[in-house]
Amino acid sequence: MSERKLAAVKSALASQRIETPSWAYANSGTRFKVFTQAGVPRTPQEKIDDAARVQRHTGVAPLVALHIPWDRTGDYAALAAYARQRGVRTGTVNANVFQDDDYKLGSVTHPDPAVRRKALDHLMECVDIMDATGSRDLKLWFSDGTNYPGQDDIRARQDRLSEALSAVYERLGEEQRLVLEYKLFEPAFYSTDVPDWGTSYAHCLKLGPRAQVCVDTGHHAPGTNIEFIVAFLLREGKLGAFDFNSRFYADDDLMAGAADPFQLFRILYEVRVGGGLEPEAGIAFMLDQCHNIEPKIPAIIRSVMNVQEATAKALLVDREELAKAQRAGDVLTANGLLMDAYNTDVRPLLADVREELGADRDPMAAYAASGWAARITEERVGGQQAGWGA
Ligand code: AOS
Ligand code: ZN
Ligand code: ZN
Repeated sequence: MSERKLAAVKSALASQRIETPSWAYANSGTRFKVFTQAGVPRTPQEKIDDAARVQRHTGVAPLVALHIPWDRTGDYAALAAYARQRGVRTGTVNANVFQDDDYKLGSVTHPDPAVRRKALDHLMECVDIMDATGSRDLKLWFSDGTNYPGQDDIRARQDRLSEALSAVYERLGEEQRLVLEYKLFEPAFYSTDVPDWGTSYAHCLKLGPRAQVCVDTGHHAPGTNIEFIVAFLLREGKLGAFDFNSRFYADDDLMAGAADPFQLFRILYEVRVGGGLEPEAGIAFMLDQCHNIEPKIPAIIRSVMNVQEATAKALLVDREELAKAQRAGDVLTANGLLMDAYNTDVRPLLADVREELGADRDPMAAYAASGWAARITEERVGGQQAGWGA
């Protein structure tokens, strides 16, 4: 590769921003059991402290996503200032309209207007919090749906959803966006009100430019071509955010790039082709994970590195040669060019990028040597549970 190309690859990698989720630092589990770990954060501030460690070692994770009410605090501007003092920023605000008893039959799509009002009030509160923290994005994931055919009117639920989304959209400031996540199923098992990218896209299109789709990589049916969805949404200017994680079965929320690094590469290749790696594209590269059996901070560091590795490989694809092969209908050369990039060991390149950023060449080793794990184990007693499996 020419010097010029290498410099461009390195600069794209150095400017990548990966946002880590506050809830991933806390205890989490499955519906069967939450295994508690020693030293996990007890407060939003301690989650930020952990996120700051990830940033310190990797250099590309300066944002931490908040989740309300799990990160409820008295003064959100002070929380944002606390983060800045530690070298990170509070990022996306995640709303939670799935945890109260009131939401048994839904939140913004609930048949009872009083419950819908309560859910909408919460979403509005989240925008107030964004105002205080200076966050750009409100992430909406609705667990709303039904378990049985006939349980509720599918069309009426879409009307209610649309009404709530419009109210939130109207409330957003000029610089703020909402990103609407979709999920095939769970906790609703028959119909989900935002089950797929098409539903999210249709609502976002109607709302306007500050409504964008969030692609959680774990929220699709097995075999779904996620990179196609990514390519399509980017082409339409409607890809707002990722929730990266890995899945073997459904919404497993395992470390990004652990189950299928090749899929992550294919996704990031489409991001690159669609211009999504440019900071102006405004895509939030978030992780949405739970570390149930593995130590949390190193698992998050590993996930950040996995996203970086997939990005580096995507950037190595020789697009000029690929275009030639594609025009010539040379299937095997075209496929070979993608595989060459995927099979390149990008770890030394990323170590250089990190060093140039003032981070650590080997973040996993640096964290292990830092003494942070021992310190928090000693200092933090009675760590917090994230809430519900994310
Ligand atoms: C739920 O399955 C989703 O992935 C959401 O992104 C959720 O809001 C997030 O995990 C925090 O609860
Ligand atoms: Zn998610
Ligand atoms: Zn999920």
